Amino acid sequence: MQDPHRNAHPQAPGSAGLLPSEQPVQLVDPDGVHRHDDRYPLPDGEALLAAYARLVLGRRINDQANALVRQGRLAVYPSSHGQEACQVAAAVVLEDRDWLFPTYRDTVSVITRGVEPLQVLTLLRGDWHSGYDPYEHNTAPQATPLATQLLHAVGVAHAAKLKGEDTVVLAMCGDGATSEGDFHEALNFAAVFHVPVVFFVQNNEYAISVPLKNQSVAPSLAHKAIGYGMPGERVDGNDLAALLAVLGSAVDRAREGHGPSLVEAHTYRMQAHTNADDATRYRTQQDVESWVPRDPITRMRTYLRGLHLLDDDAEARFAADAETTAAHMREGLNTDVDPDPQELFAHVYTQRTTQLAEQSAQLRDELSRTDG
Ligand SMILES: Cc1ncc(C[n+]2csc(CCOP(=O)(O)OP(=O)(O)O)c2C)c(N)n1
Ligand SMILES: [Mg+2]
Repeated sequence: MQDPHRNAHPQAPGSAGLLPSEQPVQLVDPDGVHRHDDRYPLPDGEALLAAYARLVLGRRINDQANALVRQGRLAVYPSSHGQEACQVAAAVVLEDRDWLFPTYRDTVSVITRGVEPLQVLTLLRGDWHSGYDPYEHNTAPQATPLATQLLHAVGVAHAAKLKGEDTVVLAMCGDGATSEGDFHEALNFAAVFHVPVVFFVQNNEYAISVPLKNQSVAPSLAHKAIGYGMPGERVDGNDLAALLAVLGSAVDRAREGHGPSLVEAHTYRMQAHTNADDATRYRTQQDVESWVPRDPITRMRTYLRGLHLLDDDAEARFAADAETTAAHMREGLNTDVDPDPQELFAHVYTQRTTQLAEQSAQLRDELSRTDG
């Protein structure tokens, strides 16, 4: 007999199929060996090789940005060292017409999406809002307030649905951000309005100094999805192949009109939260080292080498390409800029408020007296 208390919403699914796998999906294990999974076919070799090149580039970008912070050329850099497979997969599974909503930690995703590295780093240098035109690559500005971007993502997906477009929106957040009210509101709205969003949680085990065990007692973060009536899935966040398969399937599902879903990637933040954080205060070197054998780049290299898809020439080419980008970043960020302080007030509102107009006039006055 039909459960009379069942939600009468026409889209309300039964609970079957909403729970994530018992174990995170893994297609290539840390030793570089393929693990068969009936539900998720392994992406083809060419796709893996192309994405691997982006991992190598992503690691180089992380290293270079860290160095530029130490040299005082960048104000701050939240590194995704160790999370490069998540970063690359999130961008690669999308079509150009789709939208990506990244956080402050997702610089490598934004660059993988095609945004010029120097434009991306402009924000972290502190000299211009966002630093890139979101409409050029359908990539929202990197959000620093936790989880706010998830609501914006749902709004864009809802608009696309109303306009009859087949756009998919992929919205990224961290484990800590899943405790925010905005996370709840975004997931609920997305499910009720059945919009084409993939929520992608990078669970890197920490929210600055707060470990996951103090953040949530849900069996996994992916289990939260069922509470909103959408499927959740867990994936090994250091396994590029599994990420491409699981995120790719979530994107296809959204595009085919089956609504939102949530993917949780199990990964680890190998470096401090940012340069302003001393991670030795709350976790041991041993904890960090236990993740070294699970490194996403080493694993994919072993796998591709084993199949003879990757050889010394290709490795050298990928490394040289990454070096070119690193040199470009150094050159650009070692060039001084002379920002106009009045730009602080630009692009805040279409029509400047009285208060902002007053502040702008006050700044102009102060500057004119300093210059004189
Ligand atoms: C609304 C809001 N509250 C607090 C902060 C301060 N804050 C910045 S990053 C961060 C931790 C976020 O952790 P997580 O979501 O796991 O992302 P991760 O940094 O690990 O990628 C906090 C609390 C913020 N930026 N926004
Ligand atoms: Mg985190």
